[in-house]
Amino acid sequence: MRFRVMTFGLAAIVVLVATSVTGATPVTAVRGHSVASTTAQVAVANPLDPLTADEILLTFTTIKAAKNLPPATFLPIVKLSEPPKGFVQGWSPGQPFPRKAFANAFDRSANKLYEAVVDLRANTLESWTQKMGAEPAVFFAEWENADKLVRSYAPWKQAMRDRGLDPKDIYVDTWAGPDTSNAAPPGTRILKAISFYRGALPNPYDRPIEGVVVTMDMNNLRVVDFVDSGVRPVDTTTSGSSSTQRTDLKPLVVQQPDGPSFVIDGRTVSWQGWRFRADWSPREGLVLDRIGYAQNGPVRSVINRMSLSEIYVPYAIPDANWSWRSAFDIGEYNLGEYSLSLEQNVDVPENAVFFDSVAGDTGSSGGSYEIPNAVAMYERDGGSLWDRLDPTTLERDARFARELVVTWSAAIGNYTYGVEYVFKMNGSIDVNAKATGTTLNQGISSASQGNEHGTVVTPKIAAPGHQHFFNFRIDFDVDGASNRVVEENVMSTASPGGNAWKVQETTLGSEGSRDASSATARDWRIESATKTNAVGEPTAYELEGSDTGVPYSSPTYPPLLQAPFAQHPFWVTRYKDGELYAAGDYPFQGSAGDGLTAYASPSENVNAQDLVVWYTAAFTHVPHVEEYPVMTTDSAHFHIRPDGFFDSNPALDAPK
Ligand SMILES: [Cu+2]
Repeated sequence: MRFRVMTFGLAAIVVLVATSVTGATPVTAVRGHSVASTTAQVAVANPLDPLTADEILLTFTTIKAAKNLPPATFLPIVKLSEPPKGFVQGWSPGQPFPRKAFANAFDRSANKLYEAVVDLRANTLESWTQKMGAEPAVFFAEWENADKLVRSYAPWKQAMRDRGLDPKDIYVDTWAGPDTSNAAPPGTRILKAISFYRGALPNPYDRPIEGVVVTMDMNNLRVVDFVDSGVRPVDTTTSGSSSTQRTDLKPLVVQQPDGPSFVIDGRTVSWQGWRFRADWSPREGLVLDRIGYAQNGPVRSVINRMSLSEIYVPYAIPDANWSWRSAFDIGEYNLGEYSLSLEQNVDVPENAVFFDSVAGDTGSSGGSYEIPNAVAMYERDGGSLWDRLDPTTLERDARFARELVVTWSAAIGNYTYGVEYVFKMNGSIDVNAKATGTTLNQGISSASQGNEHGTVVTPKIAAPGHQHFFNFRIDFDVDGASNRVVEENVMSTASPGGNAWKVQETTLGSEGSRDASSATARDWRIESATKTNAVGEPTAYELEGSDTGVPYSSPTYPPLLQAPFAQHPFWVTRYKDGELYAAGDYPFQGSAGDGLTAYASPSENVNAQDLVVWYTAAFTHVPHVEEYPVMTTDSAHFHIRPDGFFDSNPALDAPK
């Protein structure tokens, strides 16, 4: 959730910026990354290559040349307009391909959002479409605008002084709407601000200032509502910094004297039969494209595209100052724009290799900023792969596993989110959605207050309960695009010995959702409708859920209505170009009917069609004292496993 303008001059995570499309002031620095002002040529060799700095610049200049944009028009996102799936699948290296950019252009004072598509080959604005009633994600300039608005607002300054605090010592944290105050006309673009004590200490999220919420009209840059629900104690001394570090850890050295076992060509990776592209988007961050597996033959497709499509984080506290706090971190903030530069021996081991990224500055003077090491990849030990003991000779035959990890993370407000895709020698992929950082803390007057909907972590601070729902969009193409989904439920059956059970299989007939069922060990098999294996069954991969959850808010809680993927964890839809986001393209003040709710229709057949599976991994976060002041990285998992895709264990030939 929310980012922040840094007012304290710390090094890393900073947004300093930004000007309008028509403004003159150049962007200086974004989050500590240098802004690319040169025109270094980066070769684009594949239709799915992310935009280069040059292409981002060309997008800006083409839009500016084609449209007489009013002052204060911003470009909240610039990204590759991905070619249609059919084109990419028919394309081979060396052939020509289109190159187009997609951008949001937001005329702030008029509250008008446009979608632009720029043809980067022809340098022309190919389309320009107003999106009525839609709001773009929060863009960099707004962090600074909101911060200034709050700091200049006398009632907020008074509220800080009422708590014995100097307004200069406060960190202002900004969130995407909504306007729960109804103080602004319907449709107004609303940001809300909450406050934390910074003083001379690091990590202001450790020290919440409870009860004060500022609601801002960002079209007119004015405060429209202010709440001070009463003074509660503010912890001004707790510091999340670690003053000492243990010294008894000896070096653990990872060495690959002959180099890694993978081969990288552009962004295409080959490893142990696996083939895929490690792409990146300023919205979703890491995107894996064209995942396939080759075993003694051509590459067989498994998944065409996989990414984290949306995150939904609702909180448990009924207080009106909290009930609106539900974040859609991908769609409300364009999470990819906040990608971290990953570091060896911090995020990943020292044998990691990296892919760099570049993003539009979203301000926009036409600049961009580089994100070195935005995606990391490395091999690691995977423990036992398989092991068997011959009972006649007592000879053991055992093999050690190797895994390939592809990972990415982004810091948004108090949380840092990340995704790890773990490719395995047995043909499976583990998906881990990760969360770390500081819980969104609450100032309390008593322990009973803090424990009612959360956990007291210091005498003055509680960490409220909340949930993290991570929806992944998985465009399965198991041995081609024509697939079906078979739900498997384990059922006991009558038998003389009382032991019998079987797997009941149900082919899903139409678009829609399914719930998890641990009681029936429910999972879903994505089958090829065209290819069978050696035993005559359709080749298939299985999606096996592990960590999921149901929402504990009311079924009518407005943000939940915008999060169909939190209501039901498994969805299947027919593939359609442009259907990419589980809460819709514009969840910021969006509508309940967007995303999967609109994509899925009971009249659309999904049997033997090109399908997309949407799966939600989740964890219900009831904080522990040990998660203050920083929480150990937690994660929600699911597994994608071959289920008859191969004719036997594909790792039978793993080396001794
Ligand atoms: Cu959490």
